[in-house]
Amino acid sequence: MTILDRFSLEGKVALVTGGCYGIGYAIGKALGQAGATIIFNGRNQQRLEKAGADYEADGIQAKGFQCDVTDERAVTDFVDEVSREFGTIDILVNNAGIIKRTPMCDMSAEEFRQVIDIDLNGPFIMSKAVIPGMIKKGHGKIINVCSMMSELGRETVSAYAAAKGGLKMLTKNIASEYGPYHIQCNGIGPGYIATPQTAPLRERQEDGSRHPFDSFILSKTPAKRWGTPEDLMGAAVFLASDASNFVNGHILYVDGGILAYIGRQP
Ligand code: NAP
Ligand code: GCO
Repeated sequence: MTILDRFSLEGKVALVTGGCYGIGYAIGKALGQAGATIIFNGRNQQRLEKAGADYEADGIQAKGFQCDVTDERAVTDFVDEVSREFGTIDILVNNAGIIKRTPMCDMSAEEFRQVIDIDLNGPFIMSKAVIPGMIKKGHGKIINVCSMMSELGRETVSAYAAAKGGLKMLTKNIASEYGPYHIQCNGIGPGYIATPQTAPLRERQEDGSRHPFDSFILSKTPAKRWGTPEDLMGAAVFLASDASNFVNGHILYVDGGILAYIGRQP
């Protein structure tokens, strides 16, 4: 097996949650370009149809399913249908996620629960649904899309940071519990990436100046730029492929160095 063979995903079935746009779409495209058949899901039928056309235009074999990752019954039916139509899922990318930016004491318990439900319970539900098939097949890869907020907090993102911190530990626990079945579970920790989720943090001000948060992130990132979803493609293929068969329970940060950097002296 050559080193490039180790990165090949030919013949694999990859399920990317939230793969209609943003980071999920980029990861789906990367795994598809490496040879995998891409299954993706979301909550909105129009976005699923547009994404299907986008994948096809990019030459990727992909099929979208309308499924909410928090609905355990729907997820079980979804995974069963995929397994019947495409075979056992080899790779699961738990990408689907939301954020609510609200000061903690202004946030309702229901809003907090919604973020935890999608960002943490969703990956649990999805992983629980696909692991039995991976065990039967004798191998599997699970990639959880964590965050810088798996390590750090900031104002207004308490629910999100709690969920992403929990997702880091869920990653380590799946790695621990299912490693003996040749299943590797790792995380990708993106830094600040230019997607619809972060668009509010990058909007130009009325006078045309940068959003203060935009300037702040550029000052805190050694790479001096926001990441793009494409910056995550290599890490996704690595963690989805045989090249990472002895990597387990690791969070691979793709963040331009922001976690390494204390910031310039005033
Ligand atoms: P995004 O642009 O808001 O996309 C989120 C995706 O998740 C959409 O496809 C959305 O599709 C899907 N989704 C949301 N809730 C869902 C649910 N209940 N069931 C199924 N699908 C659901 O976000 P993004 O920036 O690409 O982020 C993707 C992941 O990376 C998230 O987990 C996010 O926390 C994480 N992340 C983002 C950044 C960043 O800077 N952008 C950095 C670190 C980590 P529908 O709305 O159509 O269902
Ligand atoms: C925020 C951002 C971040 C990014 C990402 C950083 O409001 O601080 O949305 O949370 O989404 O998670 O890694």
